[in-house]
Amino acid sequence: MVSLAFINPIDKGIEMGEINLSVSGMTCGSCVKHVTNALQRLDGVQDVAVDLAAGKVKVTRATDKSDDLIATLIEDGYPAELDAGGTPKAKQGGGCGRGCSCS
Ligand SMILES: [Cu+2]
Repeated sequence: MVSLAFINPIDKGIEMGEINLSVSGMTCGSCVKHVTNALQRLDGVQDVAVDLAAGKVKVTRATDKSDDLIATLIEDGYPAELDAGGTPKAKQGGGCGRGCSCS
């Protein structure tokens, strides 16, 4: 187990990390809401910014750990991977991820 040493990382001036993900299966506002909520529940996540059109998610987090973010999204039916930058390659179209409540 990793013990988190920080209490309030912002007050301590610790820089938040930004993690950029490519996420497939986000096709509507419900998907965005689900993805945002799912990621915000994870440790140290301060902010989640979803770009639905581009299939990108930017997570602001106290660590640069990303495997649990990706695992959570995949579990919910949104295939995700680290976005290395450059051309978006997330596929659009097809149905919503399983976490979506729009249907
Ligand atoms: Cu949806």
